[in-house]
Amino acid sequence: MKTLALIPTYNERENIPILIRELMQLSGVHVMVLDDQSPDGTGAIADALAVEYPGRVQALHRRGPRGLGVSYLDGFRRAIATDFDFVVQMDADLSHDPRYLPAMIAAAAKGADLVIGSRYLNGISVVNWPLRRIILSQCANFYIRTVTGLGLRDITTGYRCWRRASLARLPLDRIVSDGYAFLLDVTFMAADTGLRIEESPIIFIERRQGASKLSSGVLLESLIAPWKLILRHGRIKSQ
Ligand SMILES: Nc1nc2c(ncn2[C@@H]2O[C@H](COP(=O)(O)OP(=O)(O)OP(=O)(O)O)[C@@H](O)[C@H]2O)c(=O)[nH]1
Ligand SMILES: [Mg+2]
Repeated sequence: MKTLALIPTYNERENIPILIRELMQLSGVHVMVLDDQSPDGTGAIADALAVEYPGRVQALHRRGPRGLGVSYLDGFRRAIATDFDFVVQMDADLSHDPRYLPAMIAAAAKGADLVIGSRYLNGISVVNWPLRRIILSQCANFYIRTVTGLGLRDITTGYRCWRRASLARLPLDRIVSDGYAFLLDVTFMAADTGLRIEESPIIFIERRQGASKLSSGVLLESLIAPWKLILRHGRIKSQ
């Protein structure tokens, strides 16, 4: 069983070597870094790691408009065309600990189409977040659940594991969103396509190095996104 971890990066030079070295300890796990011409030289560091781990690490240097959503779409399209069994999404900033990956892959191997690394399955498992950010995230998830009908505890997390064949069933061409709205869109699309979605508990640790790219525009987009989805498709009924 082989897994391809897609890791979008923008200015993650301190974090990416640590993350990739940890991932290389897991057998069957390969990495594709999706770098958006990071001004801090993350792309060159990813290239050096690709040389260090030939055949297991590759770096994609994106051009054109930058963004989390468009980077993942590039990565998804490439991953779908491979023979990997599982495709993982994870942040580069060490918030998503690779030690949870084997359980997430195992859940997908047992039959889940999408496994969500969930911070809110057993209470609230978030380290180093100020209270206001926990409240914001909880409210966002409650709001999205209520509007869309998605029955998941953590919809805005970026740590996920897909069965590649299931990811290939999504109409990715319809996605135009970015940031958290992108994560919501693909989750909604997965449920709407009838995919089996499971949550697997993780403890999320806030970044120590590098800066946040969270902008108010991205937050605003995610407030509107649930309404766009239900106006277009209706609420999710079977979750
Ligand atoms: N390729 C690419 N990656 C991005 C872009 N913006 C953010 N990322 C990456 O996406 C992941 C999540 O971004 P973060 O900045 O950590 O977002 P966040 O977790 O909501 O905010 P933090 O509190 O800073 O952790 C990280 O690996 C970033 O490097 C982008 O425009 N392009
Ligand atoms: Mg982060």
